[in-house]
Amino acid sequence: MTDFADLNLHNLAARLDGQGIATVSLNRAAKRNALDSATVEELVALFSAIPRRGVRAVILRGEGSHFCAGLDLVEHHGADRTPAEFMHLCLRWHEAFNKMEYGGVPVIAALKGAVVGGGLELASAAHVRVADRTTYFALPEGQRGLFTGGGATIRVAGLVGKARMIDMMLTGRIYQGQEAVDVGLAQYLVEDAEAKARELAEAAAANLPLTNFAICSAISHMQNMSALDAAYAEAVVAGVVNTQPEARARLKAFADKTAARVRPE
Ligand code: 1HE
Repeated sequence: MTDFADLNLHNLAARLDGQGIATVSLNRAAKRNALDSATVEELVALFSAIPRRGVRAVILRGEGSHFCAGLDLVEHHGADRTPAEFMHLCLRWHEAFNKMEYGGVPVIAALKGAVVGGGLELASAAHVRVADRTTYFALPEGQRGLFTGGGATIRVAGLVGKARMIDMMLTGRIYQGQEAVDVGLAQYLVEDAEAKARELAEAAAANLPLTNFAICSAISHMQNMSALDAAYAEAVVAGVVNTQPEARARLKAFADKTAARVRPE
């Protein structure tokens, strides 16, 4: 198993533990982990590498007291980009977030403080979102004279629905606490998001990698297909996953009555 030293990360920090769980940290706390173009390139490089390095799950977190303040507005202001330049930048955001969502490795986001604009776009590319009491979600693009460019129209609208996303952008509405869970922005609200994210990452890492690959890739792909094609793809994926040799021991344990039963505590 290899680490990520070869990627020369600066705006991200990544370490891999003995359980195959990678902790990826946004590392610009002084800038509230705003996503500048260099950070986006590091996300592309890191999430391109992760599926090929035996990583079994990822915890995505931020240094400091905010998860991510979105697009680096100061860089954007200074760069005075052309439409084509910003379009190409957005395509790099999409590249990074698609690597996350379709990479086949579970990504658990441990959230706190601001999860806003592009920070919410980043969080929405994770497979599971864990919020704490400080976490809040917003899309301030509307108020900044901007529009989402990192996939929010697909992923955030997918989480909360079109009407709520439009309201968030038009009015600057902020969601937090239980309401954020109720509308679908987070799946968990806890006191310690990082501890919960670790617990969830360990649970996911105990699954067979090929099964997790299907869960963290096929489901997203199937959302992009017609129902007929998705059902066909599901059968093909299940054909491969459900006959994997590594699953036989788990099936045997069920047949032997030594495997855990599925029951609430
Ligand atoms: C930043 C950014 C940033 C902070 N770009 N530098 N996103 C937003 O509209 C959110 C903008 N940020 C904020 O509203 C606040 O910074 C926070 C609520 C997140 C945090 O507040 P606070 O009081 O803790 O920090 P601060 O004093 O506002 O900022 C501390 C430093 O971080 C300061 O830099 P400094 O050099 O003056 O110390 C800020 O400039 C810097 N900073 N946020 C750049 N976003 C693909 S399209 C996506 C479009 C979007 O994402 S739009 C949403 C942008």
